[in-house]
Amino acid sequence: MIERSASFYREMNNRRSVRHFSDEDVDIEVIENIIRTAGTSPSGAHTEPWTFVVVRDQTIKQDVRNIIEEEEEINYTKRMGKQWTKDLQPLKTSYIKEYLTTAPYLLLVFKQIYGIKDNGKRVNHYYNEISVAIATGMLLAAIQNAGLVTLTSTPLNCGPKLKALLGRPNNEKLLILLPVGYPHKDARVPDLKRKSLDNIMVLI
Ligand code: IYR
Repeated sequence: MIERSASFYREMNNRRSVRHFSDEDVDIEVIENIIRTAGTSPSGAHTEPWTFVVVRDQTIKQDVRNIIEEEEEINYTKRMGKQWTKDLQPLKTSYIKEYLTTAPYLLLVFKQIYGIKDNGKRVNHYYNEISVAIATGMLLAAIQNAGLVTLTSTPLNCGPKLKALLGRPNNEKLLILLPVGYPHKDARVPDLKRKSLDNIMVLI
């Protein structure tokens, strides 16, 4: 048990957010298994309040990129403010999002703020945001386990336009967008350090 837990930690500790993707394709079966894994997450009253939209169509990926870059340009120059853009400088991010058209898949994670029964009646989706956030964590672990990379992105102010583009219903809201694929052969990541166990764990 100790060896298994240590080996899973080592695998997960290798995970990094990657912003440079190869355009090499990935078998859809791998993506399906990753999403099946996310679907094993716990949820409030077992309501499973998530929808994972998988985009592999190049034209739609370009549409997603256009929507996001248009908004992100305004975010970076007007909405985010000096401190926020300064805090992001070590990550070398910008409003240009090439990965949105290079990665073979975009996974858009929607939370269902309520459910709809067959008879049209609404179902309460308790704790839907935290449930979908947990499912996204499992999705990240499954992507890492498969040997693929991703980037946890939350495109500010793009939700309504992306939801319309993808034809999602009124009860869904975009939570997170993940490009998924192999890293570009020249991909680089910032030299980040993680907090030590002493800094994140309190034993009482
Ligand atoms: N959403 C923007 C900005 C951004 C915000 C945070 I907080 C990050 O950790 C990284 C980026 C973008 O994707 O560029």
